[in-house]
Amino acid sequence: MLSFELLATDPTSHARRGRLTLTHGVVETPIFMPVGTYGTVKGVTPRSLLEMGAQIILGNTFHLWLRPGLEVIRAFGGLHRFEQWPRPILTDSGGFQVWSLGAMRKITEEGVHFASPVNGDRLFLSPEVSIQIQTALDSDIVMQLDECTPYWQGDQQSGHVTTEAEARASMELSLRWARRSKAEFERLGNRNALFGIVQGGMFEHLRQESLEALVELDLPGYAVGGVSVGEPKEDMRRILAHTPHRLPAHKPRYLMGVGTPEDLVEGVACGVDMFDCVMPTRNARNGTCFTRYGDLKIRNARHKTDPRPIDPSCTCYACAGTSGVSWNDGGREGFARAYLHHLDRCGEMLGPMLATIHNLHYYLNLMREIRAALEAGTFAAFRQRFAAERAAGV
Ligand code: PRF
Ligand code: ZN
Repeated sequence: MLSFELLATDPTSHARRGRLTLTHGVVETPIFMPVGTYGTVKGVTPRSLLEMGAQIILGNTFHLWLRPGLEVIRAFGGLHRFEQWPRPILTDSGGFQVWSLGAMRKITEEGVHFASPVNGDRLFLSPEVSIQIQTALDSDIVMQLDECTPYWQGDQQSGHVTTEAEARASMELSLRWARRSKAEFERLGNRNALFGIVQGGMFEHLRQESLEALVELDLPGYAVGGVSVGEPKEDMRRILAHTPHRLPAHKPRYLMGVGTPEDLVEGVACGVDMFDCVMPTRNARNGTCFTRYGDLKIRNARHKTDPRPIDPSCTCYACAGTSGVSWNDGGREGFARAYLHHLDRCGEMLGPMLATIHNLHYYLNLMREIRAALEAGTFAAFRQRFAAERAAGV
């Protein structure tokens, strides 16, 4: 089940404010979706995610298929119950994750043959198998199996940038897999929503062909894949300026695996409604915190005695505590940079946990601010202020 309502549009860009209704609840867009690859957003409880205002999280078909396997998840009636997340879940199809295996896989017309990185078993992932797995997971949003066209063929050292012919062959394979994904989704009587994925590499005309063929399949939503795959920033901006706003206006648009806070604001301006990225969670685990005034590296010795929280203007648990009370001496609640620096030096797990809460809060709050600006008709001013503040420095 899926319905999508447009609540406001921005006259200065392609940005829109929308509301997406899915099987397990409502999602206010534009939205950021925290990544929970193995059925957990690393280091945070579902309760904490709910407190931060997370509306929908990601899971990965590929990882959950390998461990714990479908039988375990089926016994719980799906991923929501197993991971104790009551709100919507989107699962990626596995194409991107299998692709990341490099030499351990072989892609054919039928699907992808690969050796399990867990135990070496020979496995086969096809569009049909991916849809069967995502149906067992009971994901609110199911992604078609696609081939993510890389920017570099082989690695960057190869110096071989994907050619037009290579990008076309890959895009056309993804289209054939989209048709098979849809047929399997319907055969299984899946009542959730299937999204198609636009590919086409760095070529606008291939993106256009991909988009038009997918729109003919009349799917309830569309993603833009194959962006942020090693290309220079100008290429990413060029594809973002080209593709999202050409997708059907009355359907949700999802930009896969992107990006920095700046990418999110620019993505919204280009007409994107949904984002996911490991950046807030992964960067938290190596000590980088995002703030309104730029990024802060907690490992830096200059924080050794700093009593200030990561961002004094932030209302997350790490920066502001929960009760809002002050200490006896009038000092505010919240964890000091000096304390986070200390946790990091000692390898204590609370350090990454607090940084993850802060970073996810920052990303979710950024999207809340974007939604509020779109409702108030002040998105253009928001965009300018956002860029100026981020450049100011922590
Ligand atoms: N396809 C799929 N998942 C993805 C991508 C893609 O192209 C990307 C690219 N940024 C991230 N995740 N299926
Ligand atoms: Zn914070």
